[in-house]
Amino acid sequence: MTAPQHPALTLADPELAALVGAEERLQAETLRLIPSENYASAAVLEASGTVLQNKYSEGYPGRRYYEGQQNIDLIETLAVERAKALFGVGHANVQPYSGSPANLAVYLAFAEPGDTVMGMALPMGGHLTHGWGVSATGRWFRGVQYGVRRDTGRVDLDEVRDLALRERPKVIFCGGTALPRTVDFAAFGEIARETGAVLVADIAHIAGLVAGGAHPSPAGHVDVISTTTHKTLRGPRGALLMSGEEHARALDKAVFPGLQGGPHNQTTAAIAVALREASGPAFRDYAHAVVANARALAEALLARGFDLVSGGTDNHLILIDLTGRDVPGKTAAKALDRAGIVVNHNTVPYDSRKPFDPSGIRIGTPALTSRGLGTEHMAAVADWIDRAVEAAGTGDEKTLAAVRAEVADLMSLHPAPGLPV
Ligand code: DSN
Repeated sequence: MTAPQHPALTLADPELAALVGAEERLQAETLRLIPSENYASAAVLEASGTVLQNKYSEGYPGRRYYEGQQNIDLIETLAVERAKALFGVGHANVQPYSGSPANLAVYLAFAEPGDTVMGMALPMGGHLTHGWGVSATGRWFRGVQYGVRRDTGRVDLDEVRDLALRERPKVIFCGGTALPRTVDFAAFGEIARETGAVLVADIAHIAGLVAGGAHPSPAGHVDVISTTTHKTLRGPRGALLMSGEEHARALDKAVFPGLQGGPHNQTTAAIAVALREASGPAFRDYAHAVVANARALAEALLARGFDLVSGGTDNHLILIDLTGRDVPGKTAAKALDRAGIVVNHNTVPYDSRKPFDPSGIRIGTPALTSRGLGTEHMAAVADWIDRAVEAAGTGDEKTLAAVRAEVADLMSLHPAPGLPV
């Protein structure tokens, strides 16, 4: 069956249209728990599918290398001003294509090849671009990595300070992709000032929580804020770099012409829409509900005997260590997928297994909260996860099918933003 929502696409390319329709149904019927995924609104999706994508705009508003920018300049300026107002910063660049290019631009602005840079190790919850060895950032720079404590699962800021004093990195990244706890931007700020490093807060995962007042803001504590726009912020696939005026020129030069060509204007427009959505009271409620749901889900999982890294969560994300359940993370993730619950396998700190088949799974509440699920639903979610993980270990496909049907029932009562009803 093709999707009647996409008439032109259905006519021009029915095979592709059918695949889009299948993906729409998958996203509608499943419980999406990947903490970096969400549902963008219909308005965001519309903006990112406009004729703005037909236009080249290398440069910045008022300083372009192509003519015909009458509308594009206004759109980019709108996005910039909305980002500055929402995050309380003096400068915003809305052009990075996504999070990794945004972080690369930061290195280009503040470091030279071979310099020492510091970030959280990937298996501890950091990101590839925070200086991890297989990434260009770990090959072109000397990456020094901090982690979390084995006993608490939390970052030890005394250890970070000692490491920074010893290694004197040019750039320090804080934030990550599998951190269930609040990032202490003020403490990182003190360390960076003491050691003379440029401090970057990578808030890709928590940008929506920061915007909605459900996580402390890094503004005023760090030199640069880097974020994607599509996770908790619920925008299109894009990114922002933000700073005070003093770093504006260095960052802008690094993004263009340093690293990128023409910005994706349709994405810029969709970012502007998402930033407007995120500045309203409904989004504040959403951000707080994401955290309340994650806490309730963590409690319900702990009550079922699950081992959570750091013992719980302060934000949108929960990292489950399945070592005690005797089910590898990948086996569990695949079984959950068959049960209609979409997660990703993930390393846990000090993992004894390999990254491609680690001991953990990573889950989060941004997408389910966008569908209007509340704390009252989290016991059922924990119960489904419990039954599916148990079934993964025993090969009980009947239970997985039963959970899938229960999940689909609840999802049918909670339509997702942006999807056809
Ligand atoms: N891929 C993102 C995530 O899932 O966290 C980080 O880049």
